[in-house]
Amino acid sequence: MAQNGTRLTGPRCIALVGPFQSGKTTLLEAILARTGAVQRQGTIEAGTTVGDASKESRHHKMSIELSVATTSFMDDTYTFIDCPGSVEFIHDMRAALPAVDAAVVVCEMDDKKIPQLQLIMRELEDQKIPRFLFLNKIDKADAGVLDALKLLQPASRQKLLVRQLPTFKGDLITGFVDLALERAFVYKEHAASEVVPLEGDSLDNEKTARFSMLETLADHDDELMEQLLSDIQPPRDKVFDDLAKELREGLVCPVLLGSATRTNGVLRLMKALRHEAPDVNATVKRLGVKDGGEAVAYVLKTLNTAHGGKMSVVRVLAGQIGDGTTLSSPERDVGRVAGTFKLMGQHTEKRGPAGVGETVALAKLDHAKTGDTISTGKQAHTKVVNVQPYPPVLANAVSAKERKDDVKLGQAFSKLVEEDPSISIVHNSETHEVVLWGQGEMHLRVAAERIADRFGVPLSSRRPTVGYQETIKKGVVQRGRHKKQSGGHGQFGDVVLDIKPLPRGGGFKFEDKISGGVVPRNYIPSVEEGVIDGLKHGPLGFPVVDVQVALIDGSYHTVDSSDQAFHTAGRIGVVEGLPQCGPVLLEPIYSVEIVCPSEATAKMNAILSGRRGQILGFDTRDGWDGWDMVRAKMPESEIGDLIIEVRSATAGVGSFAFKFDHMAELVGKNADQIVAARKAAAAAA
Ligand SMILES: Nc1nc2c(ncn2[C@@H]2O[C@H](COP(=O)(O)OP(=O)(O)OP(=O)(O)O)[C@@H](O)[C@H]2O)c(=O)[nH]1
Ligand SMILES: [Mg+2]
Repeated sequence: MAQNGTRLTGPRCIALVGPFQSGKTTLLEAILARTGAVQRQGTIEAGTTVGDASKESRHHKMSIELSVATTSFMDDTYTFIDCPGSVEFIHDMRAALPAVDAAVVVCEMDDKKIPQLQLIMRELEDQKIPRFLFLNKIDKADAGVLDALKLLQPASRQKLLVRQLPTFKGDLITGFVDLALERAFVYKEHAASEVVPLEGDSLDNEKTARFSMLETLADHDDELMEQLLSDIQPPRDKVFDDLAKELREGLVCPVLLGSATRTNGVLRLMKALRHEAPDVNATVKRLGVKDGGEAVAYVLKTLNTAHGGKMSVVRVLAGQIGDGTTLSSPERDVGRVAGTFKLMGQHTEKRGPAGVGETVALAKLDHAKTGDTISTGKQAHTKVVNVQPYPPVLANAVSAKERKDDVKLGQAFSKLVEEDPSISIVHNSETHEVVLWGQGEMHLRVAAERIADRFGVPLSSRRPTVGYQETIKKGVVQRGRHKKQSGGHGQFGDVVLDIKPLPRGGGFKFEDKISGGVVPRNYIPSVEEGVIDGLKHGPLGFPVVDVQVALIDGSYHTVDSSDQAFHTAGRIGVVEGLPQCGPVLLEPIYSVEIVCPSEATAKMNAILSGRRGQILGFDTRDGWDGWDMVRAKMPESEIGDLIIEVRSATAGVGSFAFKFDHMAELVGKNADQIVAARKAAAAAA
């Protein structure tokens, strides 16, 4: 990669990230229009943008997966990764970030979105991605914009460095002063801004704001500090060098202004990227890519298109990759490239092999997964990064609408998880349900839509069954007798069972206490199987646990007894015995850890109490200033839709993780309702 002053050349990869609906996809469109990649700037409203071209995105008018577009600006290539803003789809962003050289955080003047902004900044800080803030929708902002900028500071650990000052006519923003260039511009709709003289109030304001910008830069540059203290104007080149250096080192976060819908501020953003953004070398270094002469790439997203083809969007980090390249990951062979493409949203354009720094789509890597590190050569390159998805928070039990699609559905599930590891599929062997776990309602809905659209399997979804069980409070001795005389060969089995409760968590124990061969040894396993069968549905309708059954007596018939007859006798003994044992419902209790901004902690406590939660306490969240973690124990049935309430109380950023803790007895009205619902369901089936 050549160096031209501090300006680096070569292909860049830039993420557009930011809170929900802040204008990322519109900004991508504006960039493509401004750099000549599209003739006419499309809009979200008309469904004509390059990004969000999938059926699901257009339908919901929001990004539900990342969009990728490559353009060129002043002879350099830029690939933009437009990431979804919704927290439910945040894994697409998190998995793409390792590949990028820098991020543009698109945000707006909305204090309700500051927690989300903080969440995203946190991710960028943790992954050490240099970042600009692009304050969008400036066409809607008013004179309060500078104060509002101060509101944004707590969202960033690094100093926000205001690079542009808005200029006004009345309350309307009409342009800006660039504090590094010291030049004033007037916005033109869908055209480059026009330079105007910097004079009067604007000049005074510029001086103050520029000084404050330089002071921030001087925090990390002693020489500049000296110059400021001695009233020496630093040379312009030095200021630009510092801006580039401090951005690349993640010391500051420069703030630019603009309006994506009007294409205002877009050229300045591109110029800032051109002069200041790091290049692929910094990314290669950050990821610790070893240069062993082999090609290495990172899969920032793989997806199965509606037409059946698989496309993997990769950033090449070493060597060259093109048609025919065979690739593998540390875990598996990934496949052979059959098509190398430049992307413009969903539009693909065939191209030659891709070199270091380029971001391209590779066709037919059958075994690639989002987040893979893939390489050529005998020894696969180690994974450059492992982005663990957030734990899932919401689930649906799903099944194919038509039985014949069952096999196809299994394949669709595995493809879906390859694309989006923040989805998981769990086969619940107790409830016999296939449960689709995800990050929220919209995430699950879109997953179902994709399975229908891309894999051709319409799904039905419902709330998953809660894992209730039942147990007994006291013991009984019960005879189980099975006798049938139908024509020739009869059936005979006779057992006496001593049924007793076990302590919680004791499971099931069977004891053989037969003496004198009253039940022949060879039938005893069948008795046990019959007992297990009888415990599958207790008197309340649920699996029975924490019981011990001893076989203490019985009798047999030399001709009519059989395994089958003793199996039935064992089952009858249990089925007739259990109702006399004081059956009681058991409900699963989970331990839950909720994380939320501290302002919301009191609300979390209220939500938990309202859901029969037992609050164990709260602490500050490790490494997260201004956040808490609340710990509680809570019934599974109350966790089902907990995320919806948690998000609405935290501007979308609160979340939780949970794991099974224990089974607890449940009596009273709640228990009665559950048992009645179970009986009604059984009667209907
Ligand atoms: N007034 C105004 N509206 C804008 C601007 N940029 C985007 N919008 C509108 O904001 C809404 C969201 O725009 P998108 O581009 O989809 O935002 P996004 O950040 O990509 O949204 P998600 O990806 O779903 O998070 C649309 O209605 C846009 O027209 C802007 O600069 N000014
Ligand atoms: Mg978008």
